[in-house]
Amino acid sequence: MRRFFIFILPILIIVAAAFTVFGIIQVNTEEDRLLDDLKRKAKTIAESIDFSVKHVLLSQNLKDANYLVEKFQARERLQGCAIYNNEGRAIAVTQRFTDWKGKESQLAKDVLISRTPRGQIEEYQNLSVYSYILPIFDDENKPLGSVEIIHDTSYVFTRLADLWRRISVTLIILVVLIFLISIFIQWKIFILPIQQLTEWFQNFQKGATDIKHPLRDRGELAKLASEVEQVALSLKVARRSVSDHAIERIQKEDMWTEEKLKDLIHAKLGENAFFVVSNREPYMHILDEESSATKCIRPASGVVTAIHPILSACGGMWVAHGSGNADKKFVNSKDKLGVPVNDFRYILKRVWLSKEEEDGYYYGFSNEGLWPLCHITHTRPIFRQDDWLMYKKVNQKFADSILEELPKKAPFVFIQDYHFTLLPKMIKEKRPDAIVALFWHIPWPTPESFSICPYHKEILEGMLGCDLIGFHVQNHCNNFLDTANRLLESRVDTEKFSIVRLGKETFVRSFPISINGYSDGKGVFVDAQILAKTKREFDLQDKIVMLGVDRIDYTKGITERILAIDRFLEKYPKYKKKVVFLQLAAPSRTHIKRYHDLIGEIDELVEKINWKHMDGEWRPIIYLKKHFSPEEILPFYMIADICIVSSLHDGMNLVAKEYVAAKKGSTGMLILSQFTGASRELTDSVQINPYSIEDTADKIKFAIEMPDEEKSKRMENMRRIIRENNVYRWAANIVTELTALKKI
Ligand code: ADQ
Repeated sequence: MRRFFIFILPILIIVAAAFTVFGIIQVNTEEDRLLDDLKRKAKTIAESIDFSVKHVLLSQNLKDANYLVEKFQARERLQGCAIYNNEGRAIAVTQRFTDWKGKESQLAKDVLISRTPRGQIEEYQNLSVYSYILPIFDDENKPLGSVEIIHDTSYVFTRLADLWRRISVTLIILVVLIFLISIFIQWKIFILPIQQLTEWFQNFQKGATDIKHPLRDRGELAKLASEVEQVALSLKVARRSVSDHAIERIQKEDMWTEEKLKDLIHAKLGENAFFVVSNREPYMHILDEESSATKCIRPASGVVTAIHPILSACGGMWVAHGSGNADKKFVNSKDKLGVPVNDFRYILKRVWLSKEEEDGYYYGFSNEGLWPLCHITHTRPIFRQDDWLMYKKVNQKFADSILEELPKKAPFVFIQDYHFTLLPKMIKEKRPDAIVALFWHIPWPTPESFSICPYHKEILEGMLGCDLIGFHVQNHCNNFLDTANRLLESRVDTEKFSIVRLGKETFVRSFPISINGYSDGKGVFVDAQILAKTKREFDLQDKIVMLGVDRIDYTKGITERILAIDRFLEKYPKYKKKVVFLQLAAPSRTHIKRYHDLIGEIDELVEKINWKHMDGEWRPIIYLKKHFSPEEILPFYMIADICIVSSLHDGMNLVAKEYVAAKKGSTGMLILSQFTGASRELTDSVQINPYSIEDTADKIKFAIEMPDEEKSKRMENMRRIIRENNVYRWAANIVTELTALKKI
């Protein structure tokens, strides 16, 4: 629209200016014409009565004089008449002009002296009048007096005002017509074809290239559309042959790699596009207010850690909340950008939320309600009606954002986590052909626990819009089936492990999530100098290094871990000055009071324990409270002799797997909470009940004192498990399961 105004405004200004100049000329010409006409008439009238006036003046008959001036008053547009004697005094004046120049006219005197007639425009009682005075002579040519014809000129100005009005109305009509015609032309010549081209591209993107479209008859645009069709055809053919090669390669290799997953996705999904939806985005743009520099970071999130390698492998689109304070600067007009920033493996589409939406949906319902509901850590869930309404609204917002991207051919939509329980149903209602899966990254509680959520029915109904729901471990699947069975009218098929509600079947399966596990054969490489530098920086050269890496969350058992370190040093003081516990902690969800308080609690506890055990320069705990990039975390994993994961409840826990995978070629040991999903797979870890501070303190000693040989053996076993069951296998299992179930 702005461009349209830029185009139309100069035209309108030129037309208006030209018309105004034309109007001024027209009005001036008309004014001259009317005044000339008036002057001519006044002169003719004066000359026509000069004989009568001569007689009146010669006879000095006042009665005749008055008769004459009154007679002329009746004439059309002749407004008045006056007769002057040879001294310039009025002897008779039309009645309505009785006050005319106090019956004595200087002009009449001048006319007699100069002996030539004169006319002029003057004012009379707010009237504009034209007066014409003709000198009258006797037969010897001596001046007798004069006669004056007075015309009201106001009709001239009324006519001119009328003319101006007509010109202005014509100008307005002309401007409106030009405006409307321009809009019409612009719509017909530019907007309509561009709309058709955009619609054609949208359909084309969604796979409908062969529909009859008005563009086909539109010259150059039709050529452009046809060129794009040719490129698409080549791509289709290329993709087909990639699929054939992909199937061959999948059959040959048994280790799951990025390449193999890519092949599988090509082979199984073919042209079905792949969409991921999550709350957390894989890349955030953050403006550092102090330095004014913008950074692009990968947020500390298990979901991001797991899904990023999959989309990097197979491309597609990731739809997520744009939560970075500089995010808006880096998206295109459709809120999208290619990521990783210089690699462009997949598209990130950012969805914007208002502060109220984020408060209600994310902090409120998701993280003060569902998160504590599903984690049995004795933090009371809070369910507020307003939060729930906002949660529903945001789910709908994401649904709309995804639906506008879905191509014609059955797409594959992979939803992440408890933030989007209503999304599957919303998508399926509009696109029943879409294949929808949801992965639940956190535990699923028992039906009794879940039933306390006042909105449990709508949540379950929303989730059952899925074709497939995945959990980390079988126990969570069982809990979910039980929950659906008890809280919803549905049929649970324990043979097929599915739930049927209103004729729609949802399959429930366990898929233990993982990390990439360095399955690409490259392994981990961190320069020895960096490791030495890290050790020097924290004075760890001759120390036994224990490590914790977490988002600051009450489910991660950070407080319990620090208390266990304290107890360990109390029970086994010989380890004082020999061990150091490094805790890397990324603050998260800090707007929630429980999280805010927890940050304070940990700060205080670290200070207290350090004060209690400090000796000279040595402190038992180094607490690094900040967000680290994956590359920054790696050296810490590599130098850690022990990694402690003490979650009170955790869907899987990827830190445990990251540590084991990173320790390739050196000894180390993982102390792992029995309440994590990972503890089912990593059975060679030293397992703890984090609620038992005593037990954890003893297990720390046990892990430290374990012979190196046993450590190596156990770590190698765990590494093999992670390598074999890496995140590519996790994704491949989900895709394979879905395609088998849906027969696509
Ligand atoms: P999270 O609760 O986020 O994930 P987790 O699996 O431990 O937990 O993953 C955390 C990720 O964040 C790891 O990749 C870790 O490296 C990273 N991280 C931790 N501390 C960090 C720090 N200080 N700076 C930067 N990065 C940091 C949820 C569930 C888990 C489940 C995952 C995946 O709660 O149970 O394993 O999803 O499904």
